Amino acid sequence: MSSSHQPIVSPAIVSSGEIRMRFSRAMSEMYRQEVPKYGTLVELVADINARIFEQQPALYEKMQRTGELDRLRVERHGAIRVGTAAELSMLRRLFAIMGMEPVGYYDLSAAGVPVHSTAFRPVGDAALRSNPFRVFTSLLRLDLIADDALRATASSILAQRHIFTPRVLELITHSETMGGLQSAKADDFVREALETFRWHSEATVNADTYEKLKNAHRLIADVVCFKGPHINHLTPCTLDIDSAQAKMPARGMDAKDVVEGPPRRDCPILLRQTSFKAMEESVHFTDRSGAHAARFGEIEQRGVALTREGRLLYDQLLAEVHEMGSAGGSALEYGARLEQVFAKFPDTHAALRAQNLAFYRYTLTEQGKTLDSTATDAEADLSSLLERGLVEAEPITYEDFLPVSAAGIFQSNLGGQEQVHYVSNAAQQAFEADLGAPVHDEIKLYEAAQQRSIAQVRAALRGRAAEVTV
Ligand code: OOG
Ligand code: NI
Repeated sequence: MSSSHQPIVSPAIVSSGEIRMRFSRAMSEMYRQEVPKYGTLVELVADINARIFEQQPALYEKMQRTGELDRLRVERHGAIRVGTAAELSMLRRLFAIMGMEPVGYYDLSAAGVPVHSTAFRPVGDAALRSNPFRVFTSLLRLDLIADDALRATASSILAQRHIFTPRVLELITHSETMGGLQSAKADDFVREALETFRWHSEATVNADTYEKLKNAHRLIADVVCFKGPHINHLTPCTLDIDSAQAKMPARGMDAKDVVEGPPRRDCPILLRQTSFKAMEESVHFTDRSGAHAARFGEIEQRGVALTREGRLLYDQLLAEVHEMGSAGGSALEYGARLEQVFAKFPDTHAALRAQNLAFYRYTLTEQGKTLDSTATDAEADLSSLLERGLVEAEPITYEDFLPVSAAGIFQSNLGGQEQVHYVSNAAQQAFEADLGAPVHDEIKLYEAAQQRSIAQVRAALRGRAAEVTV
């Protein structure tokens, strides 16, 4: 190369995982400023987790070793609701810059909420391990507004707003064409992207329009009447949701009545959640002041991801619990019914695995790593490798959401007096068309993670067998 050609040294592109880390931290700081009770919630969770670690030092040690402890400290999910296909598809591009992809389709119309949703989250093993930041993202379904005039009003209001700053749009395009962002641009991106999720107390409509939309459904007013899709909660993870639930009132939080999801178990499955109710906040309509309730607090505890069979059993049992409740004959409290019915769901990892109800990540034990393995070992079935102590199975954490719980969370924040019932009306294809991409099937992702781990175990054993035979 001639000396007149100076190589162009450009600052390195930062990874999508690093941008996700910066963004989730910035989001957490912004929300703490906006909703001081969120700070209280984070402290409560930290206290409870610290107590658990005091009681179970081995757990602490293990989580530190595996990196789960770092993950637990940063782990959050948030939720937003948007109004148009254009908003949703731009969000897909925005989240892609942080390595977050749409996973799952949730039809909430069945639960009386006129939205359908996906969750943007990382999908790779390493990305999930470092920071599994997720944003549950709902799209308003204008087609479910029965009143023609009101539907037209809503859609014309939505057509006029711009929820992204011009700069973030530039940076999204820049990142897509350049294959990423350099550090300073990544910081710009985080700052500008955050604007989309900020709370605005100025509504874009007059009080009368707000009331009309709210009478159709409170959520419609929440989506349509503001400048942007304010983040409506940000949820930390606890290792003991029952004690979090019990301690919320003492810290000034109005907890909802029951913990959503499965009951307390030895082997936690899926997801359990509780929340404090949405706060009434003062807002300014274009003609006068008023109030709006949108933002709330939530805590969750995650367990093992279930296979299709496991999920089916979970759904059946939950339906049974609800039927018992509506049959009226049962005097049992919800919690007791849940316990009783879920006794049918195996509660040891050995049984969950043997009955193919849950997903596991397989690794070689110390003994497995030092074994002089033979070709037969490499092809042996997993249960015999487990029995021989050569392989261990770690539960794969459920990284997604539960539509029924999600509906419960939505409902608890609607004041409970909502009359609207929509016919269950899944429309995944329409959602994906609006999103501009298909959503991942979450079960396939867990299945693939399990398969990858099995393939690695076999490859390692095969490698040793090859070493031994040469
Ligand atoms: C989303 C509610 C769903 C969860 O944790 O299930 C959710 C919303 O209220 O917008 O975040
Ligand atoms: Ni949530």
